[in-house]
Amino acid sequence: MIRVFLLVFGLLVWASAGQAQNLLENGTFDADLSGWTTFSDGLRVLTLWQEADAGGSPDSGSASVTNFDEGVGTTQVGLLQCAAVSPGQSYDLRGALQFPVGQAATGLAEVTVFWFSSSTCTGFLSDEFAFAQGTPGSWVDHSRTLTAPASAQGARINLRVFKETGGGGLDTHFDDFFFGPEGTAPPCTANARTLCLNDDRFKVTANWLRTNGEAGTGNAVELTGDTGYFWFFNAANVEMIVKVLTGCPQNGHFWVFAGGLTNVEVELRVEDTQSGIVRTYNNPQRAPFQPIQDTAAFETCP
Ligand SMILES: [Ca+2]
Repeated sequence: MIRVFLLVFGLLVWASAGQAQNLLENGTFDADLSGWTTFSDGLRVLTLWQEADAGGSPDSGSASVTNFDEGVGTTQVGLLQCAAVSPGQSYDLRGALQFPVGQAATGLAEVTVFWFSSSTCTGFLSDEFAFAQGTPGSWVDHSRTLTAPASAQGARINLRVFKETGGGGLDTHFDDFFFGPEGTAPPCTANARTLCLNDDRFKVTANWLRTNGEAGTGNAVELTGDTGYFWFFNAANVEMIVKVLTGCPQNGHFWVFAGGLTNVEVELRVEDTQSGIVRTYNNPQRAPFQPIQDTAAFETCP
């Protein structure tokens, strides 16, 4: 009986310590828009789940919000979700936004938090801009720390489209949303293009460019907690292996080692999510990838 109790207790401790407390349901939009509600304020909007995932994962997708209204300026439509909060507590809000290229209309993919006096998001108190993306291109990660007002019990996260000029529908994309008490966000989230190495502290990605101009992001495969590899063109064809080691007892640094089996142009990016410091390593076009043994990569111990 005691053994069972200890086992259950141990699992509870493990679960609370090991999982980030995302207060949002379905922030990664894995299969649909469940958990999110479309709001239109009487305007024309289309919200859709799409297969394109911010991290390139074949097992997840993202949200597409299109503003079809002819009006400009304050026109705001999108998706929302309510979460219960504690008064005065600080919260981390993270998300990835994409503003697709080639659209006639201009504007912003925008995230705003509305604070309420009830946990079900009634009794409006105030609203607060979090972050936005208006430059067309690839996915961009954003983050912001917000503090709930002294009387707030609920927060409504609004993913919306702000239309600056007309010219037809304005499409914006949202993915990887996290909202939780400050400091509980996962430091690095592994996906099909991202390795999280050394206790998930270091975020590693690789971009490649061919002589014909074809470019892409390396597909990531984790091998051990400290080591992973990337393939570019074919899953059976490994291009680069990389590891991040703790060299703190030896020389007070984290070490980055990498070996390439390639001669295409590569930019290897390693981010220490704890300090925010980024190191990049570049292999020139048509050059055999030289071994990287950077034992002074990050002077950020422990
Ligand atoms: Ca996703």
